[in-house]
Amino acid sequence: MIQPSEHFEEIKAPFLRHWPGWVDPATANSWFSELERESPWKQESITLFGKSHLLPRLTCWMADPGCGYRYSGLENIVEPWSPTAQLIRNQINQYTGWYFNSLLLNHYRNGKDAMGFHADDEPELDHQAPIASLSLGASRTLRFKPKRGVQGESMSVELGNGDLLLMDPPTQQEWLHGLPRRLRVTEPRLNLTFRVVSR
Ligand SMILES: O=C(O)CCC(=O)C(=O)O
Repeated sequence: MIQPSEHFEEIKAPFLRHWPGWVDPATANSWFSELERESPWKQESITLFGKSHLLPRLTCWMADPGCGYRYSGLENIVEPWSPTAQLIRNQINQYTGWYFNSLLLNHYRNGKDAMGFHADDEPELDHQAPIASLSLGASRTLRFKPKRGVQGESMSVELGNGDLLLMDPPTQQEWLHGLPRRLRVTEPRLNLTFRVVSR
């Protein structure tokens, strides 16, 4: 068992708990290399106005049997847990007291890779559960803005190597989040979002 950092910062809107350096850099670097090697990465595409566009990142879904779901209109191919993803899941489950049964891995190859504003509010997700996000590799900024009709100020969280972020309910119901491009970043980053799919 790693010795995760107990120090976290609480942000009341949009309901975040952030543990900078939740795992030490050596552990974070080793998890990065293992996950990069073990995960069957795919570059998905979406169709807009009849034209297909590659998403600016690589992705991989891992989940317990029966816990796949549609995400951004894409039917995901669910992979079994890789040894490192399973090990990290066990640590995060033990630390948070939740049983996360599904994981989206995002691989941002450099600062040109990004993710647009969205909310992880699909009906298949357990909306009482947080989403646990672990960042490995290059630091990037996660931006939040309130959904239409919700009071609140846009804000950003800088996510560094080994940081854990818990997005507590009702973050996904009230806020959008996205990861903008940062062109001066040349190093890759992995982000793991652990979710609870209702069965
Ligand atoms: O890469 C990140 O930090 C954000 C990932 C994300 O928004 C998601 O998986 O829904």
